[in-house]
Amino acid sequence: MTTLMSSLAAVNKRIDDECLKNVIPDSCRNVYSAASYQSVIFSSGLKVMCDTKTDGGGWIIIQRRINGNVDFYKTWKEYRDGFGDIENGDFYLGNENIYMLTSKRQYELRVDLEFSNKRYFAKYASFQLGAENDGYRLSIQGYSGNMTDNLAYSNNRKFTTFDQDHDDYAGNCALDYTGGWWYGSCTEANLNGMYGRTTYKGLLWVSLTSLSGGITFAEMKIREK
Ligand SMILES: [Ca+2]
Repeated sequence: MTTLMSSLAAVNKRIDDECLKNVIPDSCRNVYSAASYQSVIFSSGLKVMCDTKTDGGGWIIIQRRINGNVDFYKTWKEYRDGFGDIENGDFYLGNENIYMLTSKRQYELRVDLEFSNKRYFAKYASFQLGAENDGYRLSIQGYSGNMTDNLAYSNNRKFTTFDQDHDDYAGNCALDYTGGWWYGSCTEANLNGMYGRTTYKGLLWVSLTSLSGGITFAEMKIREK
């Protein structure tokens, strides 16, 4: 009986510890769940969706395309603040939120894609976005993965939307590619393009898709190092 009581107490303590961890997490690293995805609210008030399974879990999802229900042809302000359906669908966490996270701590980035029923990933040992006054400039380093690094082209570039042009092209790449991205003139990846489109306006990772789109699943996620 004593043994039973003490093991019950131990179990209770474990449950309490888990609950405490889940009350106010500051990182998906501290989020444990039987489900593959778990939404949480950080102490800052930011609501995020965690990927608790892929590659050891602990990932904050910053971008997701799974069904095309959310329009990604959005303004600078919308990309800054974030939009979409964090719980069940397509969303973008927001450049300001991503900047705030990655300016305080060090993060790695992972991109998961599905194309022609095959899964692909790219991983970057370090990832950071600059501040808004620097156009949410992308910094990535240390690629690994099972596809060609098509995000490298966007490294050190500012974000461009149809209403804020920071690209190197005479026109506006966001207008032509119908997304918001770190365009140059213009891009080798377009994961914020139009879901379902089979032209260059679609979801591109050009070594897989050429300029014909066709990515059916995309997630970009970051994990504290
Ligand atoms: Ca331009």
